[in-house]
Amino acid sequence: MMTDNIFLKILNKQLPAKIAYEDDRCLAFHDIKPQAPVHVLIIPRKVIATHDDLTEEDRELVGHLHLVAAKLAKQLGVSEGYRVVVNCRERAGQTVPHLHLHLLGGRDLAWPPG
Ligand code: DGP
Repeated sequence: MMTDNIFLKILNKQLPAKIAYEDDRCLAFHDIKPQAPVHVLIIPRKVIATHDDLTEEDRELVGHLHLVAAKLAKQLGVSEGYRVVVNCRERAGQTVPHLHLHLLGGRDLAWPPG
């Protein structure tokens, strides 16, 4: 799986992004093609290509990413209803091979998703 991708460039500040939050373990930035009024991507600094590549060693990191998502939902005013999505591999719509949580909110979200 390719390791050089657009999210690595954003992590390394080689490409600009509208940053919503960052710390030593992750970076959150607004999606370039938002699918909802709030659409933020939360990515680990650690290179992990897909959800399926997570290992036991990532247990704490995954929890951290979700806590950041909940914190951002509050900060961005969507905690009354939001969705956290991970697309795993191409068949599920993953286009960038660096693990990312989508935080979507600010509108009614239908179920089931497409
Ligand atoms: P996915 O389809 O799950 O792999 O999500 C990738 C998302 O990344 C998609 O919603 C669009 C977004 N995206 C792609 N390129 C860029 C970029 O250069 N900047 C930002 N901010 N978002 C991007």
